[in-house]
Amino acid sequence: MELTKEQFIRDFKDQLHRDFIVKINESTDEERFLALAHLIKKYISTPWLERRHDLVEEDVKTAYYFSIEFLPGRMLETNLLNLGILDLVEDAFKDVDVDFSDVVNAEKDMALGNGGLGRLAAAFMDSLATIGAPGFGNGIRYKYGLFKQKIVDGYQIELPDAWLGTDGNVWETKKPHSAVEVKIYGKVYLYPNKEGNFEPFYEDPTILRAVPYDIAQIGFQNGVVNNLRLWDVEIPESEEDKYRTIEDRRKIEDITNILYPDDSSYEGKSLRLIQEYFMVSAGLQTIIKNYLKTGKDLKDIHELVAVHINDTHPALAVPEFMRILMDDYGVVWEDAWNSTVKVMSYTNHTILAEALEKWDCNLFKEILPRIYQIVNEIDSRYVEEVSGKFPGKIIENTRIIRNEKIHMANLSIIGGHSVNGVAKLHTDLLISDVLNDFYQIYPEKFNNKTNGIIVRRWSQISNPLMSDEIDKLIGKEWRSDIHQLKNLEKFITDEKVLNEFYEVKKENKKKLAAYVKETQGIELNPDAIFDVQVKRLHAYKRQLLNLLHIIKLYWDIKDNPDIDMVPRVFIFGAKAAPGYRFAKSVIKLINEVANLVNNDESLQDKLKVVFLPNYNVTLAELIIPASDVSEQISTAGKEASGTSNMKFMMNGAITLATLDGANIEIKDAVGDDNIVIFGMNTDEVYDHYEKHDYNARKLYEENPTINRVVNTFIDGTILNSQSEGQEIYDALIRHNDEYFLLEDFESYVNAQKYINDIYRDKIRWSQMALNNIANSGRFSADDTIRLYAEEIWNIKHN
Ligand code: F58
Repeated sequence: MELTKEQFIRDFKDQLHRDFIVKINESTDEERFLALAHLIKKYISTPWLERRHDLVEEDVKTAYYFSIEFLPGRMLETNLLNLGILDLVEDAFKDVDVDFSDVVNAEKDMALGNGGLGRLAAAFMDSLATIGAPGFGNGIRYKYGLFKQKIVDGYQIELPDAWLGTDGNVWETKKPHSAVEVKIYGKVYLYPNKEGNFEPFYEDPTILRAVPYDIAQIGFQNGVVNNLRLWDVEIPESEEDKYRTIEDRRKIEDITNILYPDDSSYEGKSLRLIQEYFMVSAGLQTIIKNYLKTGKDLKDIHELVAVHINDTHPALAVPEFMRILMDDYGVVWEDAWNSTVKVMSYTNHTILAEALEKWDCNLFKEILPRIYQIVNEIDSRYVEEVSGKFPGKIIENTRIIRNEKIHMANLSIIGGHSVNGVAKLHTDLLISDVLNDFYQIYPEKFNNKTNGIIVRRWSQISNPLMSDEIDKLIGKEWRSDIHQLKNLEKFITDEKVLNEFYEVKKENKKKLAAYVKETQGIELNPDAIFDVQVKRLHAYKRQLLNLLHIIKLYWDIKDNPDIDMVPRVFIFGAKAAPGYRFAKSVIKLINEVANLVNNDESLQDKLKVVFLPNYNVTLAELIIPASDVSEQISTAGKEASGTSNMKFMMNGAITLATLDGANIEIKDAVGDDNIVIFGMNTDEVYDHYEKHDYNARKLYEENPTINRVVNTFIDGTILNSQSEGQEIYDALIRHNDEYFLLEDFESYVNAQKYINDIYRDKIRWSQMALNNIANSGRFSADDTIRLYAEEIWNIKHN
């Protein structure tokens, strides 16, 4: 946008005066942040307002991304960057003597998501606007975001994240006039009408008012502003009489109160099902109403509308779309179904069986009686359509209702025209294994869309030092055309350049070290290797394997204090689902090992372990630029894609990885010499499953290193964690080590040794790092979303 610094300063002062009746030098950082956010909203109000009108008027097909989670983190800097005024504002703040970073830090981290899936949804919002595509988000305005994690005595404690405070979210705009009603519970009877069709009659439903809050999604320097719509629940005025007590009212308010904090398994709680239906119904009703404004026939709706089901949580979009078309607008089943399948598409994010969503029929029927009827009908028609054409077993495995359960993935696949995985290996496994039965029926529906990241956030915003260095070498064009990073390869033998990158990394490490010192009281040596694993805590992600190796190093140094090794700092950040016992025990043990190691002077600072509490997007922006080693060590075949792996590589960390998820594509991008791979591949893992021949106890008994390391959990070396130590021991030895840590241990140790050796060769290490940065452009979410736009949604973009 066109703006001079002087004009901005005037606007900003005006805004502060108007909002808070305060002069700049007397204002607090929070007031400055809020005023700046208000000013940004003012700057974009016109393109934001016009966007939807233009799309309706010009009959442009629009994609709606339905997701139960959106995890944007802070938005101030990205918004300024995308508007093209980040530098100007920083400069202006210097002129008026305000520390810009304090203003940035006044923003709360918007954490309406658990991890990768939610972050990806937020990234796609940015990318859709950036490629100028008509793509809007639809989700829930949770009152409490993902819990805040505190560590007390080494244990995770969860605190509520009341991110909305009393004044709400500064980036949102409430749209009460666009509220709609959503019905749940009650009974539904079908009566034949004059035309001989059945019409539903609702007896005693609970009626909810869904009120939208809109958040502008600003494209990168292109004048486009899309919309993210989050729904909140209210009691409709007409229903007020029914809710006399606080408790009654709370039952309704609870619907949008909390984000389910489990990132790995579904809980089958009725409140969750209500959340899913609530956001789907409100979103679809609005979409259909807006479509009708074009004056076009409803049976052609698929020509102007695409709805994306992000994982199965919004899968009720399939029956709800049918319901609205049929019940509210009288479209016949066949036409409604024809449109539904063309409108809907679905992304799968996991192959872990325990994470595949299923709902008990009785619960489902009670909460969503009309939707249950429709799902039943979809299921019967599906069975009829495929019977005779495919073996009975395949039909049984793929139908929606089986064993009194509704299978949400099946509903999403049958009710849509596209199903995609999120990395090549993941999609291959869906096709060859998890969804193979479906693949035989609908091969044409399957496709891959490897995940991507907002490269601007993970370079320009979170790593300004590296970004300036890149500018010096290849100019600034890479900031808008990420593929130009490839030009950095020219400098791969330029020692001066390599040294400069090394120094940049060191500066970032010093910044992180200062934070660690301030918050944890632990002193870190910036010349040590910063070895980082930050992600949700889950058995399959194998933080425990990392810990086993740390314990091995501990004994190595204890046995041989003169051991020649590069000092190593292991950094963890990880939230565990509150009910996930094993994960919480791992956190406790990491913290107790940290206590052991960090307080043992005989280790002479060769080893440090840090667990940083409350890992979130904001903390990631500090940690990732300061990392040397990126730990991506999941059991092969388990991590659908991973996205932090991409953020680390673009910040010049070396990936230490199994051949899992997008690690494989990172390896293809950087070449075998610039990544460190270890462990079993997927075939080897599957081989164990087939042969049932894995024997963890044998490894434990026969390998003295493994024996000693595992015994450390139960022999009293690690203090204050007897029961957790025993639990971990049991998981590994008595329950046969479900994720093959012991089998991969040796190869992991060797890979770590190799890292130690190459780090000593500063030039070699820096070459690897530079190679990673130069080849990170291919993981831009802008490119990923272009493929969604072209191959799944058929929407236009620039
Ligand atoms: C993640 N899934 C995958 N789920 O684990 C990761 O490999 C992938 O990169 C990422 O999606 C993006 O595709 C994930 O984050 C959740 O957090 C769900 C939240 C809701 C309940 C079920 C898990």
